[in-house]
Amino acid sequence: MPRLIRRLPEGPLDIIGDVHGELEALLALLHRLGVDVDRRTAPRHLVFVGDLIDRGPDSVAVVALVEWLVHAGVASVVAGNHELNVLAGDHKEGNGWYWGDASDHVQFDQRRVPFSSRLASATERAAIGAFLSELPLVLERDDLRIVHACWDPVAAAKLPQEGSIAALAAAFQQALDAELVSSGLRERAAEERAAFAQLQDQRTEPTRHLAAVAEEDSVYQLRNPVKLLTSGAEVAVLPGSHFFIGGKWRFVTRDRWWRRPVDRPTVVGHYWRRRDAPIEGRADVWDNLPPFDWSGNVFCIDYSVGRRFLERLRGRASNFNGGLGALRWPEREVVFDDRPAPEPTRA
Ligand SMILES: [Mn+2]
Repeated sequence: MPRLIRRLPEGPLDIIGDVHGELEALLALLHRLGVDVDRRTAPRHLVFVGDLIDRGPDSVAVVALVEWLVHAGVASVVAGNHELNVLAGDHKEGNGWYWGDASDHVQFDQRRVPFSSRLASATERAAIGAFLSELPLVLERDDLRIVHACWDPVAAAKLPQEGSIAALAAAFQQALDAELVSSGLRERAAEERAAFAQLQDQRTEPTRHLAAVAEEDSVYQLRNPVKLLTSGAEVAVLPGSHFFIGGKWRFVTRDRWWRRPVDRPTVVGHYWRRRDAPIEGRADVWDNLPPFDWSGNVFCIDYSVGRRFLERLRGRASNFNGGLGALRWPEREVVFDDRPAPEPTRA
């Protein structure tokens, strides 16, 4: 059984953001970092922050390449929510490649557009699943920590030393299910949902805050340590501030955990950061934090290369907005797959 919190190797590191199946971007970035893929040598240890897979053109090859580097001892990986999804058997938009499902598609401009991702064969699926199921949730050493979405010491303390993340997430969820039933919250949330049966319809906005729905959604994230570390906390919105996204009305929003004190520099992915100036007036979980700033002790290295599949649908073939970045440690600068010079970051 894999250890869930492992020691980061000492020495300088290149910490690579969410790859999301973007093989070409990964090869270009590794080249810029001086990695010799064929010989499996790297000038500095590589760390992947998770979400290697989904949506992009070739998750199969990305995992194979990363596994090759991990087995050579030049790379480490933590699991992201996308890895957890496939390990848990969850079929989600963008992960049909794993299941060999060619009908996986995205709704784009009123059209149904299939993902053009390479599909895994049954053999590849088994190999990928075996590799991903060995991943830890956290890597740390005295001066640095890497986790996919959120650091929470209380949640981390609830983790066993070893375990498979999918089985653990399911066990925590089962315990929460039982608790929600016995506390009556499950029933109250069901009543609220029944009173507003059209939560999936944007045109029928609920006329009040659904407190039990909010609390139930929040409990599943906040109190499941595996979910919390891989996809972050969700907290109830203020009454009246519910919003419609991803096909339903929501009463919880992402918790900006990085605003609270964090004991050491912590690098995460997950949060679709923008590379260029934030767009004024558009909701941004980073609250318009400049693109290369730290938020206290926290730095997000996900510069949204995972958006490239959308950019391609809009007809773009180069000069993408989203990029694949690597945070060089201890230099604290970001190298991109498609930019010649590194960007300094700001504390
Ligand atoms: Mn993620």
